[in-house]
Amino acid sequence: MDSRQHYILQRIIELNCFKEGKFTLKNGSESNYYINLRNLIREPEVIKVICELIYDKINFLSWKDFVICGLPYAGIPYAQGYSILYNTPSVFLRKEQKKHGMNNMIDGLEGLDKKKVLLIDDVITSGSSIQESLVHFEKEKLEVIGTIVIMDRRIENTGLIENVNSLFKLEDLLQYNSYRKANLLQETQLLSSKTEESRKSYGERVGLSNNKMFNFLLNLMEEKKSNLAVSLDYTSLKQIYKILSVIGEHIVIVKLHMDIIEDFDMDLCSQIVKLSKDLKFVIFEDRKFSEIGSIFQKQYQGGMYRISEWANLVNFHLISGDSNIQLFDKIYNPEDQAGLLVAQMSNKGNLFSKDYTNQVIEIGKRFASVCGFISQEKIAGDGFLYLTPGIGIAKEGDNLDQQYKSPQQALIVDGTDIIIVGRNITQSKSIIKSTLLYKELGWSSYLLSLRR
Ligand code: 5FU
Repeated sequence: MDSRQHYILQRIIELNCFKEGKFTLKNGSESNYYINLRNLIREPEVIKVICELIYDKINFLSWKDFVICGLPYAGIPYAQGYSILYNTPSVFLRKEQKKHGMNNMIDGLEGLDKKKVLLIDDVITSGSSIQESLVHFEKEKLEVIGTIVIMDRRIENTGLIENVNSLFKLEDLLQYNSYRKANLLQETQLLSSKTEESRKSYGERVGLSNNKMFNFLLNLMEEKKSNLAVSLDYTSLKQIYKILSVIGEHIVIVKLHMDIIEDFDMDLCSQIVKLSKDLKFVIFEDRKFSEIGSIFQKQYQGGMYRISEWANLVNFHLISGDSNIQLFDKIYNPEDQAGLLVAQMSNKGNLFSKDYTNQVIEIGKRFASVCGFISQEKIAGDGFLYLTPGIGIAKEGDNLDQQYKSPQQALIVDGTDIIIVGRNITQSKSIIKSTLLYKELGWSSYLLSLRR
């Protein structure tokens, strides 16, 4: 979702066009939400931005050579705005037939050389308004090539009406609303309570460590304008591949748990490696090694997973001391591999203490292969990366021990660098949309944190 889309969703809520409660809709069905976009037309800027989004949609659909027509009444301001902004002829559909003159339902047709019409409406609930209008265009031998609506709130797409495209779906609005509710107040409070200490940008930290992965990730974040790591905790590698080919361009890290995979296949793993190079993201195996040295080496290089052959990042619990990371330091490939130390965890009841975290930091400082920590806050200097799991905006946790915090909390207040989002993306209705949402939240929070 880009900033213009965010802006429109924000204005829909701020101009009271969206209400929660018990409502009966035009088609008689009950709903927990009420959407009436009429207030939007009070704001010329909103109309302009909506017209821009309609323009992008039309270009995407490659629709050409049409006249534009707003469905009465709510679609009219947008159709007229579009007509003026993009120099497109328009016609005018009446709500009721003219009682005198030519008795026409559609004005503006005389001498019109175009045969195609594109309809604009504000909200589609069942599609009845669009359907009812079609007869008038048919009568005038105009072909309706499609309709663009601002908000599609259909429960199901019955397929009765063809070519309806929307700028937003109800779920976009609901998702945005829950994000706002959970975070807006918090964000304001956080910003007013923050300290005077300034945060260095990712770019400014390049070179603060000799670890190549550290520098690579900082540059990558700047380049992709993303500090999002996605935890794809699926049991199918095929599914992981499929999803990565869609979201890979928006993330900087994919985090995996290879030992929960049921269809493991080294070839597929190699294809994911190829994808990671094409779409520029890093593969992180969240194996949390914590064995005696000799077993660690077998777990890392051997077994059926041969983690060292495809993982760029692996992590360590130091409960068994520093022997695993010592060994890793000798066998990793500094060109494109690095280690992360688990210094804090997100779940309830974990046994991490301040003292333990400090010892992890001290060990981290001694090994060139360590590029950062898995932590809930910035726990050491700018020469390490801080990756934070347990990120979500809608819920406080799962039904087990996980605890979520918002990207704002992690990046603005707790000063971490990379948010790791799992089920809040993988179990959402649209993986791509929630990836984009978390990417946007992560990046905007990071930018806000720089303003300290
Ligand atoms: F080190 C940690 C931690 O402290 N908390 C975590 O949740 C790792 N994780 C991992 O992040 C965990 O193993 C999951 O793979 C992921 C979180 O998934 P969620 O779906 O966002 O709860």
